[in-house]
Amino acid sequence: MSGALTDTIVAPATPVGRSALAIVRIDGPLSGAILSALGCNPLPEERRATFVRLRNGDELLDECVAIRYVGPRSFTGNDLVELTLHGNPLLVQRMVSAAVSHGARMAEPGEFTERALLNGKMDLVQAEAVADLINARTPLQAKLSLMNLGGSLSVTAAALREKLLYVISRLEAALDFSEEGYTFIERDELISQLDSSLLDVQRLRDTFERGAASLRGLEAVIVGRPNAGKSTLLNRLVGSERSIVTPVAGTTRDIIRETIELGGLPVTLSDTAGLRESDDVVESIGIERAREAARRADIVLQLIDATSPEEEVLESSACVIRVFTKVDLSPAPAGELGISVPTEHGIEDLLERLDALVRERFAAPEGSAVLVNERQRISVTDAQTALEAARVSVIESCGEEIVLVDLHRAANALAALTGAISHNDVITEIFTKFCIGK
Ligand SMILES: Nc1nc2c(ncn2[C@@H]2O[C@H](COP(=O)(O)OP(=O)(O)OP(=O)(O)O)[C@@H](O)[C@H]2O)c(=O)[nH]1
Ligand SMILES: [Mg+2]
Repeated sequence: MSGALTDTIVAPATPVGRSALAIVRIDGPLSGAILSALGCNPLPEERRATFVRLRNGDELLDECVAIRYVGPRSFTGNDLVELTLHGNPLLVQRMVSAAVSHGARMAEPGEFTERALLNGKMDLVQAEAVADLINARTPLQAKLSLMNLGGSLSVTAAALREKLLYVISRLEAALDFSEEGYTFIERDELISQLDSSLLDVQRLRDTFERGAASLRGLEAVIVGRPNAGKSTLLNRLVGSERSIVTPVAGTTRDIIRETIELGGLPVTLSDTAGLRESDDVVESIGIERAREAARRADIVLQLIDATSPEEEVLESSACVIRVFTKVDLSPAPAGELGISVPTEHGIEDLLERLDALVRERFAAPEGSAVLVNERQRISVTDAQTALEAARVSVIESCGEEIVLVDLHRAANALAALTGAISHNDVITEIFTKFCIGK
């Protein structure tokens, strides 16, 4: 990725396919000149949607609506043109080629957002939130990404950093005037300030598991003995005959995956081979895959046939929900959750249990700052480690210089979170995950 802001880039901003409309974006110093070269003369007023017939030489490209943004008042902060075309990939392709023939180059993935970042229109957390928002599959995921796009996490990180910088400035003053014997911050106050900052940082750090799980979605694996009713339950939960159901024990071998929404998150359900000792090579592989899926899952639905209750021992750190099946034929033991797919008995209960589990254990809280990816977690963990070191130095009565080194480290880690201090490779890594045109 170039990172240069001086050239002009072009890309479709909407997916390839037929639709009512499609958008082509041109960003950079030549964007206005390209619009003009395509026959839009005079150029439209800034930020005013204007109907234009664009041509490349004699060839009519399309009838479209052009909006011209003049930097810095644009998404990227540069001069930017957005063309709304008819939604046909051929028209889009011709428009992009025409822009290239007039001096633009094809944009790299995420390059428009990267420009917005480099021009200070947004910070790193917000840029990440743009990608997360585009990838959101449930309303809750979209809400979470919109919060971060709106600056919820950035503002929290900045406030934490401000608090540290205040302590740093007082310690530095103490250092500058140490000869005069002034005290700018008492030891007890310093410790209580550090404790308070540590608590804030830990709280933020603790949002990571839920934040990451919420964006990633969850894995729920259905396991149990052959014929326990696993495939029947999967089909009921996804609402279609996804898995083969027969009275033959050992019907399912491959893992069958289907995603549904539970507790506001996308949850991928896996139907697996029934667990038993088997001499059949194919079935054995299926059983090993089932055990492996259960080991990696967030949630395990362990199905037990109520007509012949046998339970397999499972190796999994997941949340396990035990469900007795076929309760139309034989009742579940007292206090256990029982279901019957033909009569619908217990299905609502099971869905409610799953919904509650996802909300209580995995879903990020709405309305507060949440860490959602590994990069963010590392920054906050670095800040936490540095603050802990600073606290130890104060307790051990080390000099201000020593304490200051760690406090600066903590403040820098918080700055890195929003990208106020960042390395090019971090930025490149983030934008390669974007789609072209964003
Ligand atoms: N009466 C009754 N029969 C059920 C119920 N659930 C499943 N069955 C029957 O039990 C048999 C096995 O069901 P499956 O869903 O294929 O069981 P499975 O656990 O996927 O079995 P494998 O793939 O062989 O491991 C089928 O004949 C189903 O119709 C239920 O709730 N009540
Ligand atoms: Mg099955």
